[in-house]
Amino acid sequence: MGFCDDVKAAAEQIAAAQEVTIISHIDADGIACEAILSQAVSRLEIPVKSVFVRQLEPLTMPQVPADSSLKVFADLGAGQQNLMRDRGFTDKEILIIDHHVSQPVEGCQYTQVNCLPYGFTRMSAAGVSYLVSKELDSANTDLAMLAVIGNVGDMMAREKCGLVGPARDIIVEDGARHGSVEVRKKDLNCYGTSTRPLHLSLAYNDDPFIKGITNNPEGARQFLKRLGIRQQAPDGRWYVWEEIPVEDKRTVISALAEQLMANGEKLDRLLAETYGFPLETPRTPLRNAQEYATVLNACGRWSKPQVGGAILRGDRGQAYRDAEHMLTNHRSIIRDLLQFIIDTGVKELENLQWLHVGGRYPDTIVGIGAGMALSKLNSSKPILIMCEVPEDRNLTKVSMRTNERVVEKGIDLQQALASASAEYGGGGGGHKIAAGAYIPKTAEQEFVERVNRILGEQFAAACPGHR
Ligand SMILES: [Mn+2]
Repeated sequence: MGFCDDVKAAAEQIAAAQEVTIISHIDADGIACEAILSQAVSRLEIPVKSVFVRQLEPLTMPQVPADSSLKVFADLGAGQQNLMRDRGFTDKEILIIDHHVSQPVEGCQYTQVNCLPYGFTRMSAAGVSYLVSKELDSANTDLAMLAVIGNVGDMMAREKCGLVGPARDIIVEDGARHGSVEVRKKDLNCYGTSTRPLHLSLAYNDDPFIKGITNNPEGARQFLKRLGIRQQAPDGRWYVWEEIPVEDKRTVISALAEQLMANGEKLDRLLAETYGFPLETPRTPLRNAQEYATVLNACGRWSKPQVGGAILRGDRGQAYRDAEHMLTNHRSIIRDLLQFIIDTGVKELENLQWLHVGGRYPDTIVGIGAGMALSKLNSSKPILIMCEVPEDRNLTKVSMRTNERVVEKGIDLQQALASASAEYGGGGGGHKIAAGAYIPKTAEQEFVERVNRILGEQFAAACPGHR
């Protein structure tokens, strides 16, 4: 059996269902999964309902209905098959569409389509959902765009500066052929290209870190001025990257390259393949995959994943207005958190820097704040932030972030947090560059020291000379 056979088996199981319930995650990837699968299912005229969960655990399991529908778990489930078994679900009732590490359980053979065991490590669950939907009906290629958003939202394009493998060769290609995805091969590797004034887009970018520009809006503005780039429209509005002429883009990119070289930095992170959405309104966050994913994440983190789903289905009225509010709120709280981190300061250990923010900020945004604070702190050390969990006073949520340079030196935050949290009876996961965990509150101090030691071992293993 290959991956394609698994995709076929999943499609067959859906096509044979009388009724479907989709259980998905509240992040951009999970929201995209739900929108892809529920549209593909309803196009077959099979009744479909959706349930979103923050994570699949004993507490959230009762949200999954015990009816006769086929339960399709998307972007979660592979690692929680024990919960399905404990709930009494039979093999026939369950389909798992995931890209996380699978943990089979005894006595059950749930159908699962998962790209990970086949070595496709850079495809998200929205990608797998799309392949299943395309198998259901080859006319579903309008959904490829949604899969691109889910993949980019799950950072699948980050390490290689673009999507790779089947996510690139099948999904991006389908989207481009359909006309809803525009592939920009050597674009600037920068966030906010559809909505942020040019100089802010450059200043807020820290991958790559460019001296004089990163974290320096005025420096970025002067840099563009020296290049003779027109930054404002006659009415005073600031131009964004996506609308400036292609010659200006070339001028900016080569000047940034010179700046990096002058500082002895590598150029490998300057350019990326990016994905634009030409059918969306110009200068809105729906115009490119990264910013679109932020809109979905904002909806999920403020407990309105259905609003994100409505936008993916084409609602540009009330749902879009609600999402804009959430996005504004999302950004202002993150800015506030960022300032709190900078003002309070972090404690430095040998291999990490850390801070406990208590119960001041929602646990769903602490990781994002940590990532943004990193470039303003010592970015050669991963950052670890702890916060309270509102639903459970005995638990602490841990978020860690680092950057590509540190990952290249052998750091794997997913591995560090998963193994350290397991030692204290908690759990964790994520990616090399960004990971999270839940631990008992009583273990906080010891845990930080344990992670510090694991990171030291990772540095040492990758580079025996490192101390
Ligand atoms: Mn995912």
